Amino acid sequence: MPTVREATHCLMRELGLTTIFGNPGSTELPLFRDFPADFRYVLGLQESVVVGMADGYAQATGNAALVNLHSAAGVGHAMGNIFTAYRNRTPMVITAGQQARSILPYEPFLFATDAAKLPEPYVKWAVEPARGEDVPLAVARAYYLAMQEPCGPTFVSIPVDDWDRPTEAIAPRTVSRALYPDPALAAEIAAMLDRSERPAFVVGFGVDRNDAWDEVVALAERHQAIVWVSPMSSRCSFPERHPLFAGFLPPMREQIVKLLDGHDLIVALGAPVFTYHIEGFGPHIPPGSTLVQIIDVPDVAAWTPLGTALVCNVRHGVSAILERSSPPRRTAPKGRSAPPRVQADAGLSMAFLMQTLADTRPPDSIIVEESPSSRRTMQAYLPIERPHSFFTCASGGLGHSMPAAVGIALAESSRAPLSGVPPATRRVIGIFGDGSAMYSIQALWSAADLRLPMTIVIVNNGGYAALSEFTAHFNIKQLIGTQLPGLDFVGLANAMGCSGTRVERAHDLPLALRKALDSPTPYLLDVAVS
Ligand SMILES: Cc1ncc(C[n+]2csc(CCOP(=O)(O)OP(=O)(O)O)c2C)c(N)n1
Repeated sequence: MPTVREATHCLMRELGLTTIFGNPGSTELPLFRDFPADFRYVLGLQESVVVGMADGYAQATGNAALVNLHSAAGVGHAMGNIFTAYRNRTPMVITAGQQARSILPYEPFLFATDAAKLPEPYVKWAVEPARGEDVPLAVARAYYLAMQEPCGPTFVSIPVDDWDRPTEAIAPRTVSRALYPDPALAAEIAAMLDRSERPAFVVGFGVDRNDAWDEVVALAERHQAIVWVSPMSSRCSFPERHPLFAGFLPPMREQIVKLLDGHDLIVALGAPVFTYHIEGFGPHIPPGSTLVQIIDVPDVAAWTPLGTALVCNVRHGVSAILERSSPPRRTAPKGRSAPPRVQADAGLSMAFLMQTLADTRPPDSIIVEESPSSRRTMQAYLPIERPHSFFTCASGGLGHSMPAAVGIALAESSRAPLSGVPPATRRVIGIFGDGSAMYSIQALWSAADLRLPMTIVIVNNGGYAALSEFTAHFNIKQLIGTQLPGLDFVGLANAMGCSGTRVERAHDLPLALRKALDSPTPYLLDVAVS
C-alpha cells in the first residue's frame, strides 16, 4: 500500500499540481521527504506572499494552485490573501501542517486549535480529516471543489504524522466545472434585450474569468449597448478603446444611478449589482429601468436586490442569449473619448506616468495593479484591450497584487512549449502604491530568486493618499497615520536581489521605463509622483 505522502504526490501530479507555493515549518517537512524531481517548490518569505503568488499563478494558468502553509501562525499570516483569493474566486488548494495526532490533547507547540475553522468563512470547504489515511481523498475533494465554478480556495489541515501512514491510491476523476444556463430564462432575457430601446451593459470580473470576451463584445455590438465596467472590478472584461466603451462605474450608489440614467434595461454580466465602498441611499438602478444579471456565483445572484438573474458560466449564458436574440436596428451610442495628452514639462504626474506606460509597454503585456488613488488616472490613460491582461484584488485587501504579479510572471515564464517552440513570454508590469507595496514587499525576493522578467513600478506619493478622499465623507479635518516618509524602495529592491532606479523628473521617465521593461530579471522603478 502507498503511504499518504506517495498517494498524495501521485494525485498532485495527475491534477497538474506539481508547483507548490509554501513557507515550511517542522509540521510540514514530512510532505517533502522524497520530493519528486518533477515537482518544484516556490518559497515565499511570508505566508501572505505565498498565497498571493499562488493566486496570480492560478488565475494565469486556469488550474488550481497548491499551497502549503505552516500551522496556525502561517495560516494567520496568510488570511488577508486567503480573503482576497475567496473574493477573486481563485481556485486554490491550501494545505497546512498540524501537530501529531497523538499529542494534540496536550496543546503542543505550534498546534492549531480547530484548524479547519481558522480560515473560515473565506474558503469553500475546510477539513482536518478524521483519519490520516483519508488525507489523499480530502485533497482530491478540495481540488474538485476549488475548481467548480464559482472557483475558490479550499483548505486541508494535515497532522504531521499522517504522511507516513499506509493508504489507498486515488485515481483522478472527471468532474464537470461549469454551470449551464436555463434555456427558457435565456430566451426570456434575449426577448427583453430585443424589446429594449436603450440597453446598457455593466461588465465585471466574471466575463474575463469565464473567457467570455468575444461573446460579450458580440452581444454589445449586436444590441448597440453602451458598456460600463462594474465598480471595483478586479479584471478587465471589455476592450477599453472600443467605441461602445463608456468607462468605469464608481462604487457609489447615487452616482451609479446617475450614470445609468436613461437606459430602460441594464444587463450586468459577470458583475455584482453593485460593489459599494461607501454608504448610499435610494434606488440601486434608475427608476423605471429593469435589471438582468448573468453571473456564475449563485450567492451573489441571491443577494442582488432586484431584477432577474441567470446563474451560469458567463460565456455559456451570453452564448445562449446570442443564439436567441435579434434586435431591431438601433443607433450607436457614443462611448468615452480619450483624455488630452499630458506633457513632460507639466511635471511627473500620475497621468504622465500612466500615459508613458501606455506608450512604452508591449501591447500584449499584463498589468497587475494595487495603487488605490492612481486607479482612476490609470483607467483614463492606460487602456487595456486584451483578455487576461489586467489583474487586481476583488476584496480591497492590500498586499495581494505584488505577490500575485510574481505568480503571474512565473506562470507566463513556465508555459509549456507548444510543438517545440517556446511561446513568447508576456511581460508582467506591476503598478503598486508605496503603501500597498509594503504589505508584502518580500515578494521582491521571490521575483529575484525565480529570475522573472518583470517590471515593478512604485507610484510613490509618500503616503496613503486614497484615505484623504474620505476626509469630506467622514468630516475629518486632519488625517492621522497616513504619511510614509523615508522608504527607500531601490534600497529594498537591491537588498532582495532586484535591480532598480528612482525617477524624480518627468523627462527621465521614458528612458528609465524602457530599461525597466527590457530587463531580463525583475526591475523596480520608484517613481516620485507629484
Ligand atoms: C490590508 C489593508 N490594510 C489597510 C487598508 C486601507 N487602505 C486603503 S487604501 C490605503 C492606502 C494605500 O496606499 P498606497 O498604496 O500608497 O496608495 P495611495 O493611496 O497612495 O494611492 C490603505 C492603507 C486596506 N485596504 N487593506
